[in-house]
Amino acid sequence: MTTPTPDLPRLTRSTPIAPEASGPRVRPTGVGIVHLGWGAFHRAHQAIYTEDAMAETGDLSWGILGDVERSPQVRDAVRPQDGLYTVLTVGLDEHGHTVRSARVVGSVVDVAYPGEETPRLLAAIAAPTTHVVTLTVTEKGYARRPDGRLDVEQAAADIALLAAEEAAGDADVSAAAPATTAMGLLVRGLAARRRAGGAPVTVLSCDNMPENGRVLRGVVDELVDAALPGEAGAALRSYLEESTTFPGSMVDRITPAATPDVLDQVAAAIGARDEAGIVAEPFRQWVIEDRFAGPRPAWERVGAELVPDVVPWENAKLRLLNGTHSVLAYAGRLAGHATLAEAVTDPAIASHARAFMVDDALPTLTPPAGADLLAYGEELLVRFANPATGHTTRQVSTDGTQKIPFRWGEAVAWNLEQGRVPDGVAYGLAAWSEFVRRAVRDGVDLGDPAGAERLTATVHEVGEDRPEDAARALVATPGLLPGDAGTDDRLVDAVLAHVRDLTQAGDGLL
Ligand code: CS2
Repeated sequence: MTTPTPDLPRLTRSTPIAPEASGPRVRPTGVGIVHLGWGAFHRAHQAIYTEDAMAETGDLSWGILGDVERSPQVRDAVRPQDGLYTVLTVGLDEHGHTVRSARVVGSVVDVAYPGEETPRLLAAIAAPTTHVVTLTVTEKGYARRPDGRLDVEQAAADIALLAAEEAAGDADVSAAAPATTAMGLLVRGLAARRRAGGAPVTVLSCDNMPENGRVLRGVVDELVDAALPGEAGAALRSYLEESTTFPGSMVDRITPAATPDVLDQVAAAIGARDEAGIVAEPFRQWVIEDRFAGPRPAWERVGAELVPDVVPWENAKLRLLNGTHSVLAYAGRLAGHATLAEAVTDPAIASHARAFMVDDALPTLTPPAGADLLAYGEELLVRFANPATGHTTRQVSTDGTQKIPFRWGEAVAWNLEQGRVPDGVAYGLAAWSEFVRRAVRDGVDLGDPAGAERLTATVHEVGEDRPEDAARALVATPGLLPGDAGTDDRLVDAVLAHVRDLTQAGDGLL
């Protein structure tokens, strides 16, 4: 616990910060990157690599303009701070003592909210001085239906605006209407870029999805087709084909959503009030497919890996880290554990999490060159057990219908195909379905806006007090598991056995 520090000055470029804290390392001279989905993860990851690359090379043109999707609140926190914010890195040393270091990051030029500043964001995506658009908009930000196709209803307003903007043919976007989806903002920005001269640009997804670059490119193409069928979209399609690339990337750093307590810890560490501070673990990793349409920051000089094929890295991280994370989060919430660190050290949960990781997920993977996946998995369990980040089961349990297909799907499909029942996944599915049933029963927010309506209806149909029937119905939710796996008797039987054990152990939910 730290004491609130209301009298401290606000963090800005001219506020002196405590000598134990470091940074900012740079003051950018312009915007070279537009980032869509400027949240905690971006702050602790890409923004740091980018600041380090600027400091390392002296090329200060790679400043970041961030787009905050959800509300103007984050913008209003960071704008008075000249784009500065703090990352408080917390880990454990070999004796189990907490080690902290605070770093003020200087790579962000400003942050804008599309509800009020779409013209500025479109102009920035269109500017020839911008060379890279990065994204962390989360799985649901890709506006896809359960079958993976673009949800045209969700993107309808942006589709209509894109059609109108292309028909007008004007490069001036100063009167553009607000974008309502991140995908719409991106495609309208790319179209404006074409109209303004068509400079090449790289669009780099940094979201936790397999083949994130290919998925993003698919959504972009579908959005263009919906707005500009046939000849109307010919110019934009050939611009996308010839002058843009959508590389994939694997990103990793455990970065919890900030809490008031984190802001107090940050204030104590830097000696200034920072409304956009965050906490993160020491580990970070970024593997990027080396396929850029134009210039980029020298990320490879500051720890990022540029590789010809990123897919083996993405799969390993998604299935081992994120997959196990989700198992721990749902089981943890049922057992009353607020943090991942508590969940992974509960022996009743840890054995299933390990079974998921080692027995179910690991055999599905082709190790990336030089990687020892068993050692990687062991290291993950140590990272999860770091209590200092306060990473919550509540946060990781969000968006289940969006995350589970990517995290558990392949472990289900691969194992069933080998004639083996993946018992760790079955446990995870049982924990998820009990989480859903108890949340619906108790009126607790599922944190899954894309799936909530369907899941709630399913639980109401079978009855809130029928755990096994609920599990059977929930696991069969369309799009959750690949093919017919959700109704495969072998898998369903294993899920139901775990549901019985879980309900015997208790009926609560955190
Ligand atoms: C987590 C991830 O919230 C979640 O679902 O699994 O955000 C995880 O912490 C990051 O991917 C770690 O890199």
